Amino acid sequence: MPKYLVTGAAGFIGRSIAAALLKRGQTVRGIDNFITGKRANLAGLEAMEFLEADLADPDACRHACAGVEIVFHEAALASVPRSVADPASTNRNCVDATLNLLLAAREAGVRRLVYAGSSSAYGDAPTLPKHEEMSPNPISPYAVAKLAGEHYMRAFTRVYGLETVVLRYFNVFGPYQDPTSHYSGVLAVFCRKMLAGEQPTIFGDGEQSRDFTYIDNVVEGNLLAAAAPAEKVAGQMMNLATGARITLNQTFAILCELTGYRGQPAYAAPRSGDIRHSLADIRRAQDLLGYRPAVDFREGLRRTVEWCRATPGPPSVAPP
Ligand code: UD2
Repeated sequence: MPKYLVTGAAGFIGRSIAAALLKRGQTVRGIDNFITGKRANLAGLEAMEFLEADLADPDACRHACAGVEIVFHEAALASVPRSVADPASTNRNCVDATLNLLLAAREAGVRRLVYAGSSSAYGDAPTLPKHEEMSPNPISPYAVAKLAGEHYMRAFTRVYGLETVVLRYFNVFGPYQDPTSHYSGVLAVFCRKMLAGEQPTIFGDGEQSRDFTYIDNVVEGNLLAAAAPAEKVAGQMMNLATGARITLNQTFAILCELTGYRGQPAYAAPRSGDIRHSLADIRRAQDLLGYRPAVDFREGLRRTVEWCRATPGPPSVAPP
């Protein structure tokens, strides 16, 4: 029986966690329904037991959790604009799926579940950096759905004793992030487009800022969260980020250097549900997990561009 279950194992973050576990010689089961996950992302993960199934199906959750000790729950429809266009799907794939997984995990005797939270929970509160004591203020259906999952985590620790740990991710990026959807993360889209000599589109004036976090830092944070003593982390929520922010305009300039792109960006109307500035206080993860972001933004972006260059992928799509 595998020790670990990774949900969303064919997605960007899930496959990266699964790869790190396999590299450490661990036994892993992965589950994905391929709504946003990609079969190509399973290349290199052949040692993982894989289930093609949907967490909205309680039986699939039971099957996935059987015999497992630790779950990394990465499956989600991870997009603010997608949730604005179709909030019901976001709710089904984030909230219903998470509750089904928690119920199955409890029934199967899973010891710990590490949950992918989202910085979107903080909403547009002007305070920077965002720290965990701040009241949540979700402003998009996606943020509501991810936050609901956080509340379920804490409740399952309180009432059933399942060890849950919430990691609030801040704009994760890196190799394997999908550039092909209208709902893809900005850096995946920009890297592919600019390498292909295509003009990227900035929504708004480009002065919005993000605490972009390189995938290796997120994988490391997850492994630490899985290993940390229960008395320190069970029922806790913490930011997982770099602890620095950069505007989209500055990011575009760095990408010009890294990709050789010579043009200007196009500017379009700001996106509905968008947050202006995002920056994490990462002291709680440092205190509770000993987390330190080993890869800074610029180095992460350099590695991502190199990976895109070396990995011919599908072309990115134009924004809708
Ligand atoms: C939110 C969360 C993030 C994660 C993600 C879902 C915040 C601050 N962050 O990311 O933690 O949960 O949702 O995976 O809520 N943009 C462009 N051009 C493009 C695409 C995007 O200008 O082609 C802009 C977009 O309007 C936004 C920024 O880039 O201002 C980042 O957008 P994103 O979709 O990469 O991520 P975001 O911030 O919605």
